[in-house]
Amino acid sequence: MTAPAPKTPGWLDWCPEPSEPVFVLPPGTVDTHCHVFGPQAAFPFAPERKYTPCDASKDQLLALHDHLGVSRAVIVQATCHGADNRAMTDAVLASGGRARGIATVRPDVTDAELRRLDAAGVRGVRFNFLKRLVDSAPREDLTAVAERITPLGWHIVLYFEAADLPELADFFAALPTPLVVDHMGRPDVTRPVTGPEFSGFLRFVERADVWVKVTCPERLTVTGPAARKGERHPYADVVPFARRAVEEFPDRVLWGTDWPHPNLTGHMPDDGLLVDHIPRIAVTPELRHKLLVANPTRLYWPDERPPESGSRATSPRLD
Ligand code: 0GY
Repeated sequence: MTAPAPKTPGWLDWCPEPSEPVFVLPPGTVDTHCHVFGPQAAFPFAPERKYTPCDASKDQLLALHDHLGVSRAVIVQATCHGADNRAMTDAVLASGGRARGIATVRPDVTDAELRRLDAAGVRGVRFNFLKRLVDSAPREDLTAVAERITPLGWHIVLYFEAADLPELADFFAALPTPLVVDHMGRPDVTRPVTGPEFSGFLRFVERADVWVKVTCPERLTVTGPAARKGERHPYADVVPFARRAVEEFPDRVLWGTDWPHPNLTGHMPDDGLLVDHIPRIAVTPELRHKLLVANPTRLYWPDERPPESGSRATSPRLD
């Protein structure tokens, strides 16, 4: 048996004992952005990967979701597995309908493989534009993939840096499926929330059939996890960005943990505190129900009616 590949130097492992969140997630809450890594012994990482993480198995993901009160999940193919979707589909299949998947496929993927992924619970593909994570794919290849998946009713998840949006926006807007943007398009949160960069991103959201994941305060923050003087909460610098997206597009925002938080260098978040971040960015029970339950249910389980809003109207406010 080959020895497991060593982790990338400086790799931070996920938090083994997250705190109990104070905010109670409403029934039907969907974590729309999480990953599984390996386990390496069963699902080796891809040779072309740019990082080697710790293992983060489907059982560990399920245990986290049970601890946090998350009902369902969307497991996004991580770049360390390349276009080998076996670890992700194994987790989705094992969930018994509690999870959906987002795959990475190449343009030469067969119809049989696409049908197999669809039957497993995959509902989209991810196009990644971060050079530190992937070698860039030619646009013709991405267009070809987009055309292949359209008949399945899938969507495209986009991961890009805010600075790259002006150059990519026309290409994105011409894609034939709904679009889901990871981590609010990764704004530079040292810039004004009403400034041209984030306003330009929201104009892009308005122009096309775009959903926004208001995820990753721990990744976008510059001030870090320590609460600012006089405040109780971490990630204060990211709050205005997420809050603006939630309030301007209440029917198109999605929440997720990003567990197991690949490639963080400064700190590893306590996932319980990430749940406690939610009432700060979605400040009414109605906004929270849309963000956590109604929107992701509409996108990933469209044949279902989401549970009614209101059961969590008494959840404690944390701000
Ligand atoms: C994320 C963020 C990152 C990594 C990946 O697929 C991945 O490897 O998405 C990152 O390093 O910013 O969404 O998990």
